[in-house]
Amino acid sequence: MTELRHDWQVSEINTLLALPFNDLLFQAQQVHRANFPANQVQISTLLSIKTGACPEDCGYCSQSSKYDTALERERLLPLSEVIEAAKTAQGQGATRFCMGAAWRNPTDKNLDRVVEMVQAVKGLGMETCVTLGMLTDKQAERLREAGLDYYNHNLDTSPEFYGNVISTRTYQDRLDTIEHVRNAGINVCSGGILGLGESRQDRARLLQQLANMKHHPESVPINDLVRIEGTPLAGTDKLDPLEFVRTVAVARILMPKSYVRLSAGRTEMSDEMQALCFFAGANSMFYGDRLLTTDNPSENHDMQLFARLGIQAEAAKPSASVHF
Ligand code: SAM
Ligand code: DTB
Ligand code: SF4
Repeated sequence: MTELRHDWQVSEINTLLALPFNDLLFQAQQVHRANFPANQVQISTLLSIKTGACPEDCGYCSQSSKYDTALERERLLPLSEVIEAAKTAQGQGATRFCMGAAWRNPTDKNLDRVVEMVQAVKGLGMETCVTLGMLTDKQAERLREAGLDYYNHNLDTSPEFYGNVISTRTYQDRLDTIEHVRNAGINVCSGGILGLGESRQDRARLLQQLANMKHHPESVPINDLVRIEGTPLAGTDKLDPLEFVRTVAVARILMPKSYVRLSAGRTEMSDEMQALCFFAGANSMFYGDRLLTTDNPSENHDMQLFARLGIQAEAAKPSASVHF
């Protein structure tokens, strides 16, 4: 059994990140095989249930009201549309349906509507995930009672680099929300974005924050920045793909039992880079031709890639397990 550690020093993480590439990938693959089936990837589909006009100023985001990104704002989707989208995703093989809203935090009225959505999607036999911004402990409790399986709330980057990206919500706010979710007994989905212009040290510090939580997040999304016209980060240099793969490998080593999700940015990744990410221990991804507001590879392309790699989509679990 792999022992889970929660006391990683940043120097140890930097040492892993700097290993010869083959040594790092070999180690990550060994950890992966000790904890997960070698050739299975879990697939989740995203739906934006409320798009745009967000009061936060996240420097990467198409949905912030602070930037002119040519995005049409939309009201909260009606329940029937959400159910239709979930059924389509399920028909295409997704086992988890993730609903995202561009809010700083949900009002209690908003939450009533989301609760209905969670119950309806669960009723189809899918796992549910939502990402709604900051949550109070009471709101997290309500979502748990509705049967929510996962809540996504990312740390995004290191505590040191964070202020370069977001000013309207603090790092501590994010840690507090994650704690409310954890305390309510909902599975935590938390990760970050690479390619924001951060250094390797920042990537090490982000991974350290995640890996030293009392419980590792059950799901760790690693996003590659989607550079959106009109946002402050639109002109950021692309991160070296091999550095991205290295970071995935180190996430796998530090959090051996967590699902590491290859998240935003796959349309700009080659098939070969994605194959390396799976080898490095990524075992979950977003599936379906849309993320929230940007494109994702087509279902057809992804299924062909899985076939070429001998990867199978993980089957639906009978009921979602909560590790608490
Ligand atoms: N508004 C909620 C919040 O931020 O908590 C939920 C939705 S937000 C879009 C979810 C996450 O998506 C962000 O924390 C960020 O990590 C990721 N994300 C958003 N825009 C992105 C982009 N352009 N490229 C990569 N990741 C992005
Ligand atoms: C996460 O870490 N990545 C997803 C999900 N959690 C909600 C969102 C990616 C968004 C990419 C940009 C867009 O489509 O707007
Ligand atoms: Fe709003 Fe979330 Fe986008 Fe930040 S990432 S601007 S909180 S929708």
